[in-house]
Amino acid sequence: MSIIKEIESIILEAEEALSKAQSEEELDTNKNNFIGKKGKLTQVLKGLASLSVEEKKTVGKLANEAQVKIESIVESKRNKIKEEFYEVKLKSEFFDVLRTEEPKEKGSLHPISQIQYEIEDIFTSMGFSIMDGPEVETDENNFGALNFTEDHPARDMQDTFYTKDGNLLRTHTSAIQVRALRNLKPPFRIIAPGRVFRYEEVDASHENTFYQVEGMVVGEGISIAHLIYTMETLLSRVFRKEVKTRLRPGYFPFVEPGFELDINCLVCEGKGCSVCKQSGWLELLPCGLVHPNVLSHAGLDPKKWSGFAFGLGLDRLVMMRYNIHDIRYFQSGNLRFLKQF
Ligand code: FA5
Repeated sequence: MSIIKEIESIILEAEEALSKAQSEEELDTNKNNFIGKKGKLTQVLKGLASLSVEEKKTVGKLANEAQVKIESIVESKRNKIKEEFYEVKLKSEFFDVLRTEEPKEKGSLHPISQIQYEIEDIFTSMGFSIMDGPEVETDENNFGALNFTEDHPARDMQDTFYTKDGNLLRTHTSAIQVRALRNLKPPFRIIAPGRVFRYEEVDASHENTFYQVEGMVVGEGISIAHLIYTMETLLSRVFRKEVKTRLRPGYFPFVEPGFELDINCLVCEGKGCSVCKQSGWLELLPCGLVHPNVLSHAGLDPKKWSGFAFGLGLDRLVMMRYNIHDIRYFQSGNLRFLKQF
């Protein structure tokens, strides 16, 4: 084969090999194979010495052109490989700095917590402090100090969960009354919201775990008039409208006299439904004047001090406020229910 033909075939071969290169390394290896020190074209040019001057000129020119051509193929291929590399990198590492975050779903306060906080605001605006107490209580705080004697039949009014060590899950927030009387110096006004527990059959208006807000005012000359005023203020502010109430005598060992304050059922407007057990009325706010025995038990002279107390059923109040037909929704964890508040 003449040198010219050889050079032409090297160009063709180089074109094909370089077009197949996938990486810069492959490209450089191929480049060396053709125009490197030991490359094919370089080898061919070594045979130039045996040619005439005229032939040297022609072949030299051709060899130069071949070298330039191969170099330009290498460079354009190198650019292509780089472009492809960055394209892949850009796609896989794409980050849009202007893209805003998808809105995250926000949680909300449970309706019972919402109304609890509202009630706390109402009472703090009337000069009450907020007290807390433990859910596991002593028999003394839940019953004994509240004038329930050991075998008092009224203990059966509240079916109780006992712990193995002889304590109990508080059946009412009235246990916090005892803590207030022991720890605060009268005169004082407190409310104490909290979760209470009873071993009860669950139905539309009864839970075994529910919430109460206890209230207690102790001072000199505290009377039923103070109690009624406070209850009416509370209800008109919570319901933001006139609510029909009735006061019935009610028995609790720790108040004398004791009352049951019922409200006209707002779910059925008093017509009768499953929440009010068809009576049109809902027992919501038992209350009364603090029993002299409770004051004496706490070391206070009942001739000097008097007071009133109440125990609001918070779940039932929330049911009335939002027209909720079944108390079981509150602990159901049902998001469709909870998202409405
Ligand atoms: C008491 O628990 C007394 N400690 C209330 C009290 C306090 C009276 C201070 C006098 C002075 P009673 O057991 O009635 O009382 O419960 C109070 C309120 O809690 C009821 O009116 C009712 O609204 C609510 N309640 C009672 N049992 C349940 C229950 N199983 N599920 C939901 N709410 C209940």
